[in-house]
Amino acid sequence: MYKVLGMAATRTLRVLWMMEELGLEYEHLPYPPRSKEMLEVNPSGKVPALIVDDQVIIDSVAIMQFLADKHGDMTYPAGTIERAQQDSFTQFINDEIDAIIWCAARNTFILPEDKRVPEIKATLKWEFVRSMKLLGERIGDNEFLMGDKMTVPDILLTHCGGWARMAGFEIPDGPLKAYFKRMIARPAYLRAYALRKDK
Ligand SMILES: N[C@@H](CCC(=O)N[C@@H](CS)C(=O)NCC(=O)O)C(=O)O
Repeated sequence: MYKVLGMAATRTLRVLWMMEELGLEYEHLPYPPRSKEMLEVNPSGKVPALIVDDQVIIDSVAIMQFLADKHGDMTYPAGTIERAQQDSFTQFINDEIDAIIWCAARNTFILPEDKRVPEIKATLKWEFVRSMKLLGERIGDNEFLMGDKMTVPDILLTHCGGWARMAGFEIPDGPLKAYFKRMIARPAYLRAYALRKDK
């Protein structure tokens, strides 16, 4: 059985949600970042990690894409044009959204206090709105990023949206607001989100 390591109130939520969407069996081990248990499987101590057949996979996107490929759902097959377009969404969200929120978090509570640059947050909030608008133009009236089919970057984006709101970022008006509302009403998301009580 798969083992998902990491508290649900972190990027681990992405993996838990993917497990629920795919209807897979898994054991959830809600270890905090940098805990002894995480350091045993990942030298950086970061969460999440997946254990499968005694092998460890780290990084939420690598894990989600592995599960999607392995189980043939929530992804287009490798080598197709659709997969390239799907991956281009994944890269954009990692570069232009996750990186922005993560930079704000690092400069708020992750970095040692004397290394933080709190002034950067105003620029990050401006950049975030710009990224959201660009993505809003790409999604238009589509139900999901790739049209009718939900894929890996939908989980990535929706998780970033919730994380951003909690961190005080503004979601600009436009199609993404309705998209986030639809996504977080999904039963699989709600089942995964309920695991946050582990924190
Ligand atoms: N790109 C990685 C980032 C993992 C990551 O930074 N996780 C955070 C929690 S959401 C963490 O463990 N932080 C602890 C630290 O930075 O030391 C992923 O998506 O899994």
